[in-house]
Amino acid sequence: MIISNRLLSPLVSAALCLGLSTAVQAAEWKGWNIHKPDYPNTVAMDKFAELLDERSGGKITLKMFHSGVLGSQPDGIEQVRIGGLEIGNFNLGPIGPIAPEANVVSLPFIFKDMGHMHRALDGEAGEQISAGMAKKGLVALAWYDSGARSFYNSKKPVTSPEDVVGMKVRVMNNDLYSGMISAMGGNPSPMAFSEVYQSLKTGVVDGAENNWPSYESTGHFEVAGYYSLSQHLIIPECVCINADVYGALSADDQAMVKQAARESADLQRELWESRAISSREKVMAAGVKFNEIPDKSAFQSAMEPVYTKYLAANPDLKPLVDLIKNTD
Ligand code: GTR
Repeated sequence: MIISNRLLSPLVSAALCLGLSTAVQAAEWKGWNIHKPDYPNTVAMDKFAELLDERSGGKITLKMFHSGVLGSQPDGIEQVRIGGLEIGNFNLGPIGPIAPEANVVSLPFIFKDMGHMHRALDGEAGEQISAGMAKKGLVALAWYDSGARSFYNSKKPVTSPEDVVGMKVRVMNNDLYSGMISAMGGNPSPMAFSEVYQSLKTGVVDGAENNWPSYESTGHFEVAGYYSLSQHLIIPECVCINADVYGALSADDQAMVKQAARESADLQRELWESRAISSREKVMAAGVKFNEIPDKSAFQSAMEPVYTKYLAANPDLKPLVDLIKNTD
């Protein structure tokens, strides 16, 4: 049977319209994550994807790319900002150079402990940090935990800032961290997370700093066997979404997406607590030489130049620093 052109074209356009409208309506997001499959953040981001699919009735799907396969963290952040990717689980450390408000959490020892960090982030300080990030194209949907970062190296226990003198220490890309190592007389080496293992192994750097789960999951403990509990940084992480993508959602969808991210954060925090313990046990069993630093005041005083420089560059952020310091 020959279908006349007159009949065909309305059919084709109807089919095209249907096809197109489904394509426009169904959002297929891509997400960046640096961690390995069993890491708390990875499990939680997969949960986020599952909740999005379920609650949007398949209208929003999120394909997560784990293990840093989509590139370094600074690249991932840039991709989410410009819309090459929609979603990322980012540490606020590498966001700091882009959004000065977010950099406040990278001031060494600004948080007394995890509880203090949670209270600050859940309150007015968190609002100001989120607003600063949103201005730069990143909407923080929820906060993940990342414990406290401490120094580790292949040479000796660190008990005072003097022990860091002359040491080559890997830091994340952020001038505040380079300043922190320089303030102790060490040589900072900003470098991507994926390069640290090899650099420690070959002696390109002597040490680095991170929480128990990252120290363990990366195998850094195999090549840098001294872990010194300085706990100098407590940096939260975000589930971030591209601001335009978020802005284009209906109010109901925005609420649904935020809620799904927050539920994934509840799971992440729960998994984090147990992973921090099991990672510590695992590295200790592997023979890591660990030392506490009961009095951290020498480290805290050494960090004064870091605060001075940050506040000189961002005088308008002094109230935010004070707000965090004064949060009970
Ligand atoms: C981890 C963090 C990663 C990354 C890494 C690093 O604790 O979860 O996002 O920032 O540290 O040191 O680069």
